Amino acid sequence: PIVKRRADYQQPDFLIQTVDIHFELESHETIVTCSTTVTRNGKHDKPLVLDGEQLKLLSVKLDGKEQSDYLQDETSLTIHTLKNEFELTIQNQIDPKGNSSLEGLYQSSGAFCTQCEAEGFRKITYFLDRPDVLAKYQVTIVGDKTLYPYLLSNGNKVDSGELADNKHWVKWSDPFNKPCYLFALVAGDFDLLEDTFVTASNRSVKLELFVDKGKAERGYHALESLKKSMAWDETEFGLEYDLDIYMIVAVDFFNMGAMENKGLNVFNSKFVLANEQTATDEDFFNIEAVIGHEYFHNWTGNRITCRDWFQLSLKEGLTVFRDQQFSNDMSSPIVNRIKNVRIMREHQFAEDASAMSHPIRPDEVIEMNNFYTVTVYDKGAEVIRMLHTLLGKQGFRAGMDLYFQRFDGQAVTCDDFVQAMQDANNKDLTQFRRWYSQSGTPQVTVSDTYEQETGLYKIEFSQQTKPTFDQAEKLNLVIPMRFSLIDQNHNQQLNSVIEEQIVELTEQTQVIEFSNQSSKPVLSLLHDFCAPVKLNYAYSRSDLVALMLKSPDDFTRWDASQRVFSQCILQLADQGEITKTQSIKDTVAVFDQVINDANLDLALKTEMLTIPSFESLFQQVESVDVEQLRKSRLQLLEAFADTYQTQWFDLYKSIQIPKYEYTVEQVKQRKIRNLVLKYLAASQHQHAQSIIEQQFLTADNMTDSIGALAAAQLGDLAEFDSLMQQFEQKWQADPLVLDKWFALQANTDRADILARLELLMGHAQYTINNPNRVRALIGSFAFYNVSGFHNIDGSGYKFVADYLIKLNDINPQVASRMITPLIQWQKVDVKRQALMQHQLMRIGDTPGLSKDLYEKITKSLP
Ligand code: HT7
Ligand code: ZN
Repeated sequence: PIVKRRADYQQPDFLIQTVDIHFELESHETIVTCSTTVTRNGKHDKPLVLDGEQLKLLSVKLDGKEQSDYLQDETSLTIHTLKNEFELTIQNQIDPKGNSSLEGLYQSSGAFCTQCEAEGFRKITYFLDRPDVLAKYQVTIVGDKTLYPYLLSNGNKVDSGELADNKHWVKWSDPFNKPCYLFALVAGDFDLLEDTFVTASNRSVKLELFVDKGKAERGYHALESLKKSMAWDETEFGLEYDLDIYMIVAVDFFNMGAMENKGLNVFNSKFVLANEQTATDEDFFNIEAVIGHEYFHNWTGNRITCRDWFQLSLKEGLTVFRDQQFSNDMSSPIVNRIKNVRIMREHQFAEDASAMSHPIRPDEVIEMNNFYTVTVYDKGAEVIRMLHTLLGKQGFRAGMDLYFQRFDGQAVTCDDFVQAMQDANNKDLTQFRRWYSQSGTPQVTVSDTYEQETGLYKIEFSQQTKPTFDQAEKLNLVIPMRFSLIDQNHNQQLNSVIEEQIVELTEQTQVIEFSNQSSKPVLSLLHDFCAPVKLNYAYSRSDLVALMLKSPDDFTRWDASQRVFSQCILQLADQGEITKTQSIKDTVAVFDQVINDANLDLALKTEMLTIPSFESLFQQVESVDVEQLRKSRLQLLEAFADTYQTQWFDLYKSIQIPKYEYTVEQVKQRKIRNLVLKYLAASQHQHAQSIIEQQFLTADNMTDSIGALAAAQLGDLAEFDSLMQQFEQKWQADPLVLDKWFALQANTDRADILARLELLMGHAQYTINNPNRVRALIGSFAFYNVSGFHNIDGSGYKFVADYLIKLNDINPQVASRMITPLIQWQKVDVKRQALMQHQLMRIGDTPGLSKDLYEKITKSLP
């Protein structure tokens, strides 16, 4: 496989102005006829080289004349011509039904749909499949009237008609220039939900949501979310929708969450379908966020797109930042921020510590699909957030306005974006740009001194980024640090908190001084997780308690609670089998005030009372015995649950929720109730079983049903299996709901887990061809079943490797995402490292190994 380098970027040799593409839809033999107007770009005599994969070429015509002077290989078609302008017509045949990669044109439960990002259009026809070739598209779709009553593509429907043999056709025209990765086609029979949105300038936009037959009533939340997104982008960024119609289609077979094709989004049905019976509060939240994300791409991604795929974070980092801000405005900001930070700490920091470490703008790529990563997306969003912090809300908006003014309709780079921010604010961002080129998680180390006599308080900040697998040399970054001081003497009063400071850390070491301090203040650092860094500061237990109770920043309050838990768990893990009862007691005691604080926001309280996940603890240590860490976490959890048993019980009983509604208040209430239910189960409270059963049987919503199951699972309660059976019975015809059940099965800690997984793979609703099923069962096991996956006999690793070898042939993209836990062997103990590497080698030896897995395996083997 060929390594592509960012530094090698060259403009395309040819440009395409217009595309007139015609589809004759048949499951196994779809005929594609694509006419393009092509112009030579610059003065040269090179031939036209088009990308194409898995295509059966039928004919090539140049200005209407059949050609034979072309060269074809596995991935390209080279056409020799010296013309500077010409019309090229290519006809080819494809096999959508046989396409299990879910890239290009494929079938999902009988309906045709496409996925072209990043390089899927080349599986539809020969083309210049790169994002800097922008063209206007006309699309004609011909298909069976009964099987495919809806024939959809980008833009506006301009014509339609009937044909012989029960066929019909529809013609679409998209007035906006676009790269081919934003092309979409959908054909099928659906239920349709319709609505309208009137824009700020009073244009009426038709909204159409297509879902599987019989599922219409599960589409309303998505439609409402779309209208909220459209209104939000107008008020926050002054951005209006630009076509007369916005369509969303939900499909069951989909590699990722959703796709922002111009005017015709295609969504994984998981991020569309919801009612209170079938979806949890978290599902409702995610649907709103993903609908927002894809909608916001219309400006950040579609109107202004990427020059090349190395610039992916230009659209993804920025759009994730925008969807995070949207979610903040729609729901609880602190819960939302904690969610973002968990992704960074549990997944992005892990990626940076692994052989897949890369900057948010990667330098080298073999398979582009491997770079739709938490680094490009979520760290990318954190980099945008730092710009927002450094420039302020108004300055950031001015930068965005200039960006749209300068680059609308173009394919640009991350540098172009930063330049717009720099010019609009007159601020030199030269050093800041290093965030785009440097990988790794910076560590910010803070130390402080206080002189009683003079009242002088000094803080020293230093930064260091350790070498990563991809990069040895690291430079100093610009790190905005938001913090304040809490006066220990008067910490009951508000005015004892020194107003939040923002310092820009740019040097290796920087010192800041505060005079007239009557005592050593408590440092409240990294407010709102203002930079994607690891913070080292020797917090004492009393500092952490002060922060939990008094920090002016909610994120820092939560972070302090997590540090208290983590310190204890990591200490327990470090000391092997020795039970440190006193340390556990002291840790647990700290939370008394949090539990009893009646004024504390319920959402923040829930988050502060949540024990850190295994994954976040795992990121804080090197070469750890995972089993020991898992047990230590459980030990603390059980002690915490036991100690406050009465309080959990009272808390549970005190919260009565009326009929289900997805409101911020009710979500908070359900969340804390389900958390304390887990603690009741973990502490084997005498009423735990009956409460869980009662909740499961009477729940009017999925959040509480799953809450009951999760509690029974954690407490290893006898009725877990029977409740799971009831759940399966009830939802056996609904695979999307059953995914929750598959996931719970897969992450249950049990000795016979592998036999159980084998059994589940034979379940009537399970199929290796559906990524949602695979992620629910195999993904949950590999990512979250610590005892099963990391079993010291190596059986968990072998199980996953065997599965990936099978999946390699069916869906390389999904296989490649699922290999993540195996390639992150650097953190585990040496014995497990060897076992994991052995399995990676086995996968590496697979005949016909995809580029996707090849890239990750070659990088990660020592
Ligand atoms: N821009 C999209 C990224 C994407 C994708 C989506 C679905 C299937 C395969 C895909 N490959 C890349 C999704 C987004 O970030 O909005
Ligand atoms: Zn996106």
